[in-house]
Amino acid sequence: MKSDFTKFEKKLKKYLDKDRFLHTQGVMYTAAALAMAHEADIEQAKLAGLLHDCAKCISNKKKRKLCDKYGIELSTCEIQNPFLIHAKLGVAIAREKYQIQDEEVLSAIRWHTTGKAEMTDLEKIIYIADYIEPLRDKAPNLKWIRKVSFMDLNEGMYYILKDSLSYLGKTGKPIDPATETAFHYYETIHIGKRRKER
Ligand code: DGI
Ligand code: FE
Ligand code: FE
Repeated sequence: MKSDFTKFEKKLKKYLDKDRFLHTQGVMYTAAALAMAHEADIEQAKLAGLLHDCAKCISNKKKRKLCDKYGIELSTCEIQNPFLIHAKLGVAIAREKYQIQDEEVLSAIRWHTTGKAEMTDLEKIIYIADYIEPLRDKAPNLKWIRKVSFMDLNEGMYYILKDSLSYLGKTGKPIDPATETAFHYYETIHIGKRRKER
């Protein structure tokens, strides 16, 4: 396992630009820490964190070509926003180029950009680590979201999805149906939790 990580890091370095590689390392270690806090599998979290953006630094033209090659179907939203494609394409590349067979790890890569309803702890950990890793500094409320995510993954999901939707709304970008569904799902859990606390 250790040697695999070294091998993967060497390979990723060739396919990612410098900043993306540093971000990837941040996600890997943040995911490991979140896995510790929530009693999840640390190795799976590190592996998914390391590979989550493996398809990020590919041109849009090449991304579409590779999707054809791997038989990946794209939604209207993904065609309009090609940067969403790296989640689905990342799964195919992790499978083919990094020989990852762990479906739980692959699923965490698949859903790391939009989220969805009823995520596994590993999926939530990668989604959250992607947003809070130490090199991220632009999003609002990061201090609070970092703290709350180490206490409650569902609360972390709620606040990140809420801020992401508000950001997407401001920029006028189309919302992926998965992002919308995810928000309503974690908002319902959040409201239930608040009611119980009262
Ligand atoms: O790949 P990263 O930059 O590390 O992070 P990511 O995979 O979460 O992608 C981040 C971008 O994805 C961010 O600008 C918000 C955007 N995003 C998330 N959900 C949606 C979305 N963009 C659109 N258009 N629609 C969505 O539903
Ligand atoms: Fe990503
Ligand atoms: Fe990322």
